[in-house]
Amino acid sequence: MAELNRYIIAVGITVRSIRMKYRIMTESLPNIPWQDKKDHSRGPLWRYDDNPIIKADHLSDSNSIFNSAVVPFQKGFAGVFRCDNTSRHMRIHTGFSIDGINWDITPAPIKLLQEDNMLNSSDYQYDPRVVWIEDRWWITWCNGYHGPTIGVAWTKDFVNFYQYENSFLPFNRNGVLFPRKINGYYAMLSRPSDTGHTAFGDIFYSESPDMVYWGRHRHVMSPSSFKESGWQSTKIGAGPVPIETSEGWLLFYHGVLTSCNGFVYSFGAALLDIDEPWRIIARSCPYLLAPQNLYEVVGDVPNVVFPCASLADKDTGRIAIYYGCADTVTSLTFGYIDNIIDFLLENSL
Ligand code: BMA
Repeated sequence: MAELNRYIIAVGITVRSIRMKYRIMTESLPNIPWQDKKDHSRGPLWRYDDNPIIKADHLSDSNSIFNSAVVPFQKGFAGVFRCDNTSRHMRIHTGFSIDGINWDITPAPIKLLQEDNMLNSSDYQYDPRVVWIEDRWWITWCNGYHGPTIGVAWTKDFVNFYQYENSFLPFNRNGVLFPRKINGYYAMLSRPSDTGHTAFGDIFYSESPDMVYWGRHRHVMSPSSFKESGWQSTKIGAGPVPIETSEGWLLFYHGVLTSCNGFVYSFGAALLDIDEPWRIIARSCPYLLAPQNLYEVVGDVPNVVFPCASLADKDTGRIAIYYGCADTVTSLTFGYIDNIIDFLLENSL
């Protein structure tokens, strides 16, 4: 019997290593939202058939719900959603889902609890990211404090949220935490910017011993030249929380092209060194996803796909990415780790 068990285990390992070339260093997520690839889709990602999964009028007073974050929570999923209301206030709301596709979004915005009244002037909150580190969920978002900067808070239950100091001076956006400490420090990517619709932007890496004081800033990536890769030639910004893989940190990031009709937001991916994530191993020259479907090209801001969250299943290599579309609705796209990393390595800048 023991012999038979050893044989079954050996066969299982072989089958799995044949099926998956690269490993995802996260938990198993057997209930990851998923739809198989249809033959007609091209590239390593394909869209969910019933996109958008969250419509603009999902709440009775929502103008748009987009650029939002989702994580596994209890038996299903929880999220922090960017909801702009019909007064055009930009706020973050919690949401809960059994399947990651059908969402129950809380009508009232998150009330951030603060120890220090100095933090009270939060004029707006947008583009949240959520990550589990050690014993709690951390939320980062673009926080209006004399201009956009990076807000930080934590929760253990998606009910009470405790706000920390902003991690940087204004102006900054796209603050994205890594899912574990690196070399003993919390680690964050961010994108210094300006007060407006910033026409520039590089991604930087920063470290913190305590989630309050951030330093040892390192440059990670600049926009490419137009000649090299047009879709990312104006500015770039980190998207979902990086996924730890056997090949390095897999980072999905958005890139912007300045067209004669304004900005076009697409997204691609990069592999960053595991111990020194400011070092680039590979970076996609072609985009992975660009605004092409109606709900991506028509909306409050046309021609925007903007990823803020991904889910990954280490057993099957499945990845699901949540992205905002045209600053109006939220959608899902899917891919396998092997195809994404192969595409990246074969088409690197
Ligand atoms: C960026 C952010 C995003 C938005 C994008 C396109 O600067 O404000 O929230 O999706 O512009 O408008």
